[in-house]
Amino acid sequence: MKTESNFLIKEENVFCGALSCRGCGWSLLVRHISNVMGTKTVYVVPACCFSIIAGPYPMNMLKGTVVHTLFAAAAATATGVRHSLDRQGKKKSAVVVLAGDGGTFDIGLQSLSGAAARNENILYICNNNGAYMNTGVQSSTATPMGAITTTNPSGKTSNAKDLMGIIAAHKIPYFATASLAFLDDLKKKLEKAKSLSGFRFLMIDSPCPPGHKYAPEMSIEISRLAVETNYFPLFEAEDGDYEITHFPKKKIAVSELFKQQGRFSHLFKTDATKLMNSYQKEVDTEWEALLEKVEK
Ligand SMILES: Cc1ncc(C[n+]2csc(CCOP(=O)(O)OP(=O)(O)O)c2C)c(N)n1
Ligand SMILES: [Mg+2]
Repeated sequence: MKTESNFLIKEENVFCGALSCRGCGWSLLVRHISNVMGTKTVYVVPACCFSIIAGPYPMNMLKGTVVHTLFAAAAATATGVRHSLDRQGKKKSAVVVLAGDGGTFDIGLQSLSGAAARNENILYICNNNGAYMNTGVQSSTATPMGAITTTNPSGKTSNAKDLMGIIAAHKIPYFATASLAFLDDLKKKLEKAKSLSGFRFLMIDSPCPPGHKYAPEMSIEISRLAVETNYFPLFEAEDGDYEITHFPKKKIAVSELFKQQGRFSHLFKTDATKLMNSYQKEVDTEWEALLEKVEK
């Protein structure tokens, strides 16, 4: 099958019948991850939507091994699996964590930090949909300021945590951001991550129609807009050398992205100009900071 982005899939490593919502980023993501990583991969999954989507053994949707683990323990479990495989001489089997933002930014941060600091030979992928979606859209520290969740019914009043900054501070061999709207870029980053050893980290901006409140068919368009507005820039850093992997061709206001999602609709009930200007300033400042990292 050939998609518009020349993302050629020779063989599917997922079975049909995933238990996800329509337009879910998780399902799209694991399809592409598994096609790059191959069937010898061990996936370590803490509590998140994917624990449900993957299905219980033996009705697993992924070709490969899936280890379900505790919310707080994904990177620690993956470390154990890696060392066990190494002792069995199975060095070619990759170990990949598939975790949500709650399991990464919040409850699993200690085991993530420990594994990154030890430079464990694992690939950690965070499917960032910006809230605890599986349990009904509670705020996480990845939830953007202003977004409505069930724990912030009037909109979140604090900023999302800069997890990529925390990851960078661990000086790991490779980390990158990726989007489901840019599949060639995603595939290149997965392949690069697969080819390297040591701790590797990928942050995926993940669409969630029920959590972000929009129609399922808008998932890819909204993901693309997040990149094109510089709200979610695509970059990678190998051995600390930053590179931006997509430069938007024209400037699109971040308010265009916010208008698409019901979780921000309350912001537009009155004149949102001042508020959107402050969001825009924040996005522009972050982009400038990223450009500086590339130029260093
Ligand atoms: C220690 C613990 N607390 C709470 C839960 C309940 N729980 C299961 S999944 C989940 C939400 C996970 O959110 P996130 O990591 O962002 O993944 P998503 O569901 O959004 O994919 C929660 C709170 C749990 N399983 N274990
Ligand atoms: Mg989440």
